[in-house]
Amino acid sequence: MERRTLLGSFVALAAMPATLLKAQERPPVVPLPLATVATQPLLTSADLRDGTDLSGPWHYSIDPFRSGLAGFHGEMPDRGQQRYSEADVRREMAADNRVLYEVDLAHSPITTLPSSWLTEAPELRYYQGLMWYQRTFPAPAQRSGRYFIRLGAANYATYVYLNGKPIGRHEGGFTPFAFEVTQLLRDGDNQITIGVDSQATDTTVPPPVTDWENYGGITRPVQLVHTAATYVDDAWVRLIRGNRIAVDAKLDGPDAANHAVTMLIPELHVTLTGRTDAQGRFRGDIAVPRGLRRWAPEMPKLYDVTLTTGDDVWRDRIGFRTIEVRGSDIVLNGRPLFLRGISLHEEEIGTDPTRAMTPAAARLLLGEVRDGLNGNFVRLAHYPHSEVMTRAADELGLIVWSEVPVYWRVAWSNPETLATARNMLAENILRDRNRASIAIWSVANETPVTPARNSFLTTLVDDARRLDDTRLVSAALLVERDRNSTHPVMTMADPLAAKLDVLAINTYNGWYSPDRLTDLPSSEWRVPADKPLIFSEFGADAKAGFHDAAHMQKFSEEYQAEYYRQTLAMADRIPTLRGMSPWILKDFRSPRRQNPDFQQGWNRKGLISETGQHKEAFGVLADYYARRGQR
Ligand code: GCB
Repeated sequence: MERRTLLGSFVALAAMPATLLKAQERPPVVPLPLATVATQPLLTSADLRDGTDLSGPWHYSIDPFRSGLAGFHGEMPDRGQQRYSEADVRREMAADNRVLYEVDLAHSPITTLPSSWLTEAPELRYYQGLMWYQRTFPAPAQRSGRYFIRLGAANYATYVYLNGKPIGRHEGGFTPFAFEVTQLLRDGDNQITIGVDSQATDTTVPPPVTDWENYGGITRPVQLVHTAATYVDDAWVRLIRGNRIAVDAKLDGPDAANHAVTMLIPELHVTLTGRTDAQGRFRGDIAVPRGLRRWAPEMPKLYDVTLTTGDDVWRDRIGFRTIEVRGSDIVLNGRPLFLRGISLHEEEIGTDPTRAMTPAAARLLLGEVRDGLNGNFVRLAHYPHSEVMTRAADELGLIVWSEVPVYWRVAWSNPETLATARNMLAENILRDRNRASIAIWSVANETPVTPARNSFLTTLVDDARRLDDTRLVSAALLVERDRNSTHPVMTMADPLAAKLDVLAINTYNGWYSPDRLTDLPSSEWRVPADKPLIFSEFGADAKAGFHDAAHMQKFSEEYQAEYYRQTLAMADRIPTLRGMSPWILKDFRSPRRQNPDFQQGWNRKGLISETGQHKEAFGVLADYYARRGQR
């Protein structure tokens, strides 16, 4: 099937020389094609398609020297090291004493996917490297149409094999990818083997140094997706200027060109029909019907939408709303609003999170934001979160900031790193363009201003706008501090600001700086006056249950609560401030946080502990948002 025509705007990626798209520093000897938005099926909204969920028990086996990818002279691994071979190891070795296997996935221990291996066994807690997974599954007895193996996410570099044959690889730990397997499936049992390498390098995105747990593994579902022979590979349905609902779709398959397509929104009595062009693309729009209820936090209305073409039916549940910037206002459905938010990592509540975000886990976290904090906004930091989370945000009415892990210090001058980041951003946007909750695409977090970085991020900003002209673009920036002033004077001097719709600043005065908390409200913020500003982060650690009312030592609940009071008083004095997502809802795992009294491997800036216990500052922010919500 022709897969390269998918995105007019992304032909540039497809056209890049293969060397620029290479997945990692140690390319596999077995030639595995790299899946990118230009080469792979997109299967937009695949989580709602027919298929078989391959979650559940899988065998696993570590491979710290990557022997399953290459021999010790860099040659093709021999049969005894090929994790994906279909050998019956025990039988072959028992039958012939010249046979040697040093792996046997089919008899290796069993884990439950999706999950990270970090929580599987104590000896795996700090394992970063290659892990192999394997299981068998029965192919549907009566097969028709097309089949795809789709992974919601695997962290970080992934190698996929079916029935002993290589099918493809992918780079990036937080976005979905898929391979067609129609011709490879066979009757009865099929064997799938997946290698996942979590090792970050100086050229990966994110780089090795971050402030969160690098959860290696297959952390989102693996699905065998079924479609008709010609199917809707990508569709984007949204409200556009002029009060119209627009749809862009792309068919794939033998009948993709010049084919009839019908979009239905039954509840609104909308029927839109048309035909695809020679490339299998369909574009149409229709006046907004009377009676459309716009998606908003107070009423997160979603509509069932279908696109039918031949035997294929694409479905989604979609909300309709507009988001724009007017001067320094953020405007939702024509009305300015204040974003009452909080930041979140993709980590479920509990003592031993494994980054398996079930719908229940997502609702528990988002419920704390909406009902606990009186919030309307969530920053899904620092990478694209599970589609389970963005769907839950759609349903619960939370406005979302979505971002890619271009964090701190990536290899700005490396073209492969840029290609990786561009592909990640594209995979993220193409997965989630139908989510009404998402209002802001963020391209980076706390990155140092240099010419190479400015050019890297400008490319990402331009990509985001080309892929989606209905949302706002931002990045979490740093500010410069005037060292000579007696009170905090903060100036935004980042040239990227000019490229963004929303300015966003992370600030930790009073936590990482020696400022007295009482000095915070008098801080001066010198920021461009013509754009909305949000505080994308501020925060202080507190260990739940540690109290020190008298001295307010750092890590006490009292210090964190007072830090919030003073920082919120500071925020109230910034004329263009239009929202905030303090750092962070829940304490989260971070290997860089090793204070034995307070942290024990956790970043303690949560307003709730890892088990969900509310700290005093939770109430401070909840009260503030309750007051803000009435204005
Ligand atoms: C930041 C980072 C965030 C950290 C946080 C902290 O500025 O963006 O990833 O976790 O500070 O706790 O220091």
